[in-house]
Amino acid sequence: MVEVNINPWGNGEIDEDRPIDTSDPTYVIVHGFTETGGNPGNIFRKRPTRWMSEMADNIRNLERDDANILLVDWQDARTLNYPAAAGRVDDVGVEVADYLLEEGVNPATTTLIGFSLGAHVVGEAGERLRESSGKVDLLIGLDPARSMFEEGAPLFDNKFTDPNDRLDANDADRVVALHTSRGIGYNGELADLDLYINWDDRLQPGSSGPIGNHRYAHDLYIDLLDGATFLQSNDTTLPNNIFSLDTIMNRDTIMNHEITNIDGSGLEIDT
Ligand SMILES: [Ca+2]
Ligand SMILES: [Ca+2]
Ligand SMILES: [Ca+2]
Repeated sequence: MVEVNINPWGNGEIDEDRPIDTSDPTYVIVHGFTETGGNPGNIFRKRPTRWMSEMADNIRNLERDDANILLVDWQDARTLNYPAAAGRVDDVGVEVADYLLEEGVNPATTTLIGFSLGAHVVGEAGERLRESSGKVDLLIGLDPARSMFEEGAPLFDNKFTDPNDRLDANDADRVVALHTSRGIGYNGELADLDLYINWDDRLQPGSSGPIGNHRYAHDLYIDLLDGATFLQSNDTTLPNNIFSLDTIMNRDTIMNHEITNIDGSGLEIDT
């Protein structure tokens, strides 16, 4: 049983009564394994996981009132059975896409954002929309989950490695992946733009282990939405060696970059 709740974000909180304005751009945020998007009917937790509300707030600040921001809550992620959750990615993505279709949302003005397993959920949603009303404009995969989705991953049967079963560059007009962990996150290139963040560092800033490295993806994107810029080492091809939200949004950025700061010790905010 796939239970998916999709809630509009208002100002600082879920606002279930906020109508979708199909003339505004739409942002959809999808959580990963063991997380929740928050829902009054959610039996586990009524509030979204912290990073989702922070990200929604930052998008609201950028777009003011002129955006639909939707938090997806999929309860099948709320388990310790990873293969069971991974096996639901397809169905949840279809439910998200069908919701957007029913609401009359235009894929060409839609951004899908997913973390970990949620990155594959939005990939599946993008596939469904492509097959029906058209390609999604932008898809952001935040350290897309590796296990079961990438050849060579240990532990489980890698049965979702086909691009039609996972996030890939064809799931939206522009697909950007932020890779922040080796092992938990997908290691290979799977997007139009794959950004490898501090790839040679053992730990991401503020992280004490693999899960912290994985979670750095959503925290970094929250900072980028907040206007953070990161000075890069001189051998990058980014304009002025600056990594910012523009790097992701600028369609001329087509190279796959490894993003590290000058001394290789992790991204540091340079504002
Ligand atoms: Ca599929
Ligand atoms: Ca796909
Ligand atoms: Ca593409």
